Amino acid sequence: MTPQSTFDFRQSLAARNKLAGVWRMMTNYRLPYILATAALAVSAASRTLTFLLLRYFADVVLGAQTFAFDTLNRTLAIIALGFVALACFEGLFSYLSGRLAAYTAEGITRRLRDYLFDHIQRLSFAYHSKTPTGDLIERVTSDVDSLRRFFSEQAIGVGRILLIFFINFAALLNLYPKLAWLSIVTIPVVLGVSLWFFKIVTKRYEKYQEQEAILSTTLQENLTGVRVVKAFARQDYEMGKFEKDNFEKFKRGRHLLKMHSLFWPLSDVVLGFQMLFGFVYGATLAINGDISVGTYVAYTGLITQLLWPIRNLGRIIVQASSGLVSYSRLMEIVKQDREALLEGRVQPDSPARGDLVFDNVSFMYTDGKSDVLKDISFHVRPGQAVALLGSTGSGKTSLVNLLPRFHEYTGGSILLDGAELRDYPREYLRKQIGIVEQEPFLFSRSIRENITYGVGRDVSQEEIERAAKAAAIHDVIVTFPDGYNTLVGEKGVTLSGGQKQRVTIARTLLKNPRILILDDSTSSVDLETEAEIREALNSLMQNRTTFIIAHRIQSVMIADLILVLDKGAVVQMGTHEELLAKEGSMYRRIYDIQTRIDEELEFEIARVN
Ligand code: TTP
Ligand code: MG
Repeated sequence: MTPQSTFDFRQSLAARNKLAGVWRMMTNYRLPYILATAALAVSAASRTLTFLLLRYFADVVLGAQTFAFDTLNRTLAIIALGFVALACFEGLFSYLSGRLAAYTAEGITRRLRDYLFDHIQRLSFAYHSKTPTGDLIERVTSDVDSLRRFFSEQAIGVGRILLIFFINFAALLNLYPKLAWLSIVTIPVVLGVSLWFFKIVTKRYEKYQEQEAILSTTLQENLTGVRVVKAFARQDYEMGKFEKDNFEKFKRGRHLLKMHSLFWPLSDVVLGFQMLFGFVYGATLAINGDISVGTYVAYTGLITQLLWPIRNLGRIIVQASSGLVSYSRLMEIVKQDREALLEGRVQPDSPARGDLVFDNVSFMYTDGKSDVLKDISFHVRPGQAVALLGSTGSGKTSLVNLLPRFHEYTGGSILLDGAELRDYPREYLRKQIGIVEQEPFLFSRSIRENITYGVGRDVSQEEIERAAKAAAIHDVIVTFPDGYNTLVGEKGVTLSGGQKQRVTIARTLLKNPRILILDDSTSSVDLETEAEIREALNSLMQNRTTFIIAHRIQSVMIADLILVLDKGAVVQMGTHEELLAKEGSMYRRIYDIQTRIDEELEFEIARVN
């Protein structure tokens, strides 16, 4: 990892206020920021000097009649050169400042994006299940961008404006102090109004961003679920929903911009009066002979230079509100605690044996109301297979998800090789456990990359093929023109549900875990393929503790221990033979139904033939 992404943005959380937090974010970038501001100051000072040169020109050259002809020529040439040099200086330093500002702003936001990406993927399952994806995407893209504008425009702008103001004010004070003080009497009013606007705009911008997040969630869900939308012909309904959200965004945007557009005329009127007043007052001073014509000329230039930054300061204060709102929205992500991966009281240095004891385990989801698992007790020895059977929603997935500590059990105890499961580092557990998820997920990458995803090393083609064969997917892959290099998803082939499932099985088998969990992994494949996978798995299940979740008795009967779950509780437990022996039990009923269906099927097939 580059030092870039190792910067810890949590430092900003401890800051006293938002501005202090933003300042902390600028660590390592403060020098270029200060240089950028200083370059602007030089640029502004060049402009100020131009006006002072103008004054000299008006008073000394135009005002004096006694110049000899070639002295005059020489003086004019020097003054002209002076103007050109100052203009070049102004341009050069403004360019330098722009470059430094871009470096600062892009650098900080690049670092922030890297950090957020990494941070978000390390947050808990509980956080992800309650946070809409669209909302997170919105924050990492739009809010980061608004913060970038804050750094490149507003943060630099404030420094620049203050410098320009003070340089010009000093020049004015030097010219005629009374005039200088009179030129800024309305400035407190403008600043007061700006702050008032700032408060209002902040609130409105927050509302606006919230709505934008809702809109991107709607869009993202619509795209993910485009098949459902089409299948149910609900395009009009979805369009209506989007229109409604979009209209709300439009209203909030209008509400926000109204404030922005009101600010301009208001501050312009006040500053216009200020300028007019200065011009008139300066003119009377000049007419009365209190100041020279040159001073008056320079004064008119300087006062525009002085009031322009004030006008902009107001604007920047108002615009900065967006950046600061985005800052807070990003800090809401940053302040979430990461899942600790390495911490744990037990730090094993060898692979797990796979001895698991569940003792009165109960579990409730963090946002749940009642226990999803109740008083579960059983014991699996290393290398044994446990099968979970039960109706949908009975808690099978929830039970196996406790093992890699995706969620924490809320009661009882789970012992892995004699030590409490929650004392193991999560990373260790996840390396020991291979899980074939109920809903297969593949990345939009090649099949090879998908299969080798879980192994952090180079894998030979032979190994990959062995895993693919065991998952009964090798023969399918070789029919694709690009074989294992075929891209999956948007840019390549779309795999069927069963094919996807088998690729995820191959991915897990290649990882060669000590504990293997197959969550309904053969639900999308036909009976024949299922039998094929089962056979391959039989040899692979040896020497590892395996959890099988399946609906078909054939898949679970080979297990050393079968748990029948109902509403989160174990209602039956034993081997196939033991469970079958119990007349009228749930297991027996499922068995009877399935064998009857199979027999009828065979009978029908025989009849047709
Ligand atoms: P699961 O453990 O997902 O049920 P299951 O795996 O046995 O069902 P299936 O055969 O259909 O795969 O869910 C058990 C209960 O927990 C269910 O009532 C829904 C609830 N639940 C949550 O509250 N939050 C969650 O994140 C999940 C996954 C489930
Ligand atoms: Mg499930």
